[in-house]
Amino acid sequence: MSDELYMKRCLELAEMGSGQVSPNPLVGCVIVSGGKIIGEGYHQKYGQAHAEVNAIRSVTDQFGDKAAGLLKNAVAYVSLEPCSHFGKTPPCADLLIKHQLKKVVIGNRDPFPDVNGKGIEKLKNAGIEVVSGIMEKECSYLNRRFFTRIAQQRPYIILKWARTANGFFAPKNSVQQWISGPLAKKLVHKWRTEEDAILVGKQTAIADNPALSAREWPGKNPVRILIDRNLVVSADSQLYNNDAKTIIFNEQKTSVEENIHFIEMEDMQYYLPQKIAYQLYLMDIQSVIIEGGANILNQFISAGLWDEARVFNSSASWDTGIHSPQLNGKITSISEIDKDQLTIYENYNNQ
Ligand code: AOF
Ligand code: ZN
Repeated sequence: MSDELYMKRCLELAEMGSGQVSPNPLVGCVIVSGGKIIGEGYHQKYGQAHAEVNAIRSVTDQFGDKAAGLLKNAVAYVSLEPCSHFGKTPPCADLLIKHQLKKVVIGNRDPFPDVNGKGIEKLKNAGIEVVSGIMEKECSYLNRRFFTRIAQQRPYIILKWARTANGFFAPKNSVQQWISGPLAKKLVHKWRTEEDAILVGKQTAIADNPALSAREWPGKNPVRILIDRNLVVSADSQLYNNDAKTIIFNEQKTSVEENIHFIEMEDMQYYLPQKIAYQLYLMDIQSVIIEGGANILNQFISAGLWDEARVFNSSASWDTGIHSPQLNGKITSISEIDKDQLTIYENYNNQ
């Protein structure tokens, strides 16, 4: 098999950690000996073993006494540079050196400041052959949330809304009868489990009273974020229930009341998207899905602060009085969901 095929397997494994490892990257690893995969592993959960540790363990579990001999002279494929630092776990580079692997094939270099080339250096200094940059583009795309956070000091930002056939923004109340069929609803809930946070403005919170949870899909609820400068959203709103951690950016107070975290921010009328993005970065929030309203979406679009947009297009025309936000991103996919069309735009430029 070629390097690309083994790396493809690393990507498949890495993806299995989706929604579980943030703010760490998704990483997969396979160990190859005599042209065969003898072990596999991936980073399964934040704070737990790295991909290489799990892959090596799968070899020792499977081959017992023979494992040491097999590992010596084996090739490790790993989608991200093995780490060189003591974080929550010891350095993976040391582990590969200890087991005397012959060669390590890497997808991306790890931009995390504690690593950033030092893992590769360690391996080379120990006499291990290192090849990097295999399927670099695909590996970088898989970890677009991680790379965006480190390179741009902000979360990966996904926008989501629905628009009518005649170009109007469709708020949830009108959408429910026209757009959100059962599949679309499930899909939106799945998306929520995949991101660290979900954000709405006060107009959406008042008009729709959303719970912003992922009830219709197994997985975790994202942190809920509400932008409410003057705290006008009623404390009886669903967003104020304690079902998930909720952050309310406002100009009035900073305090914590059970799961509700009020965070005061000055002059929210200026540079709001930039300020919010930086605050979320400081909170280790690696990705956010912004679900409206049109005003908030337009502000992030004008600031150029978005990486992906998922837009439901209704086949029905009606005038909601609010124009749909306009995008200049490349369309990467169009699919049918229920009776409507889902268009995905991308603006990710980290590669
Ligand atoms: C690897 N293999 O599977 C992952 C790596 O706090 P820790 O110990 O979990 O370390 C987190 C950092 O380690 C993270 O920011 C990234 O640079 C790297 N992640 N490295 O060798 C893995 N998940
Ligand atoms: Zn590691």
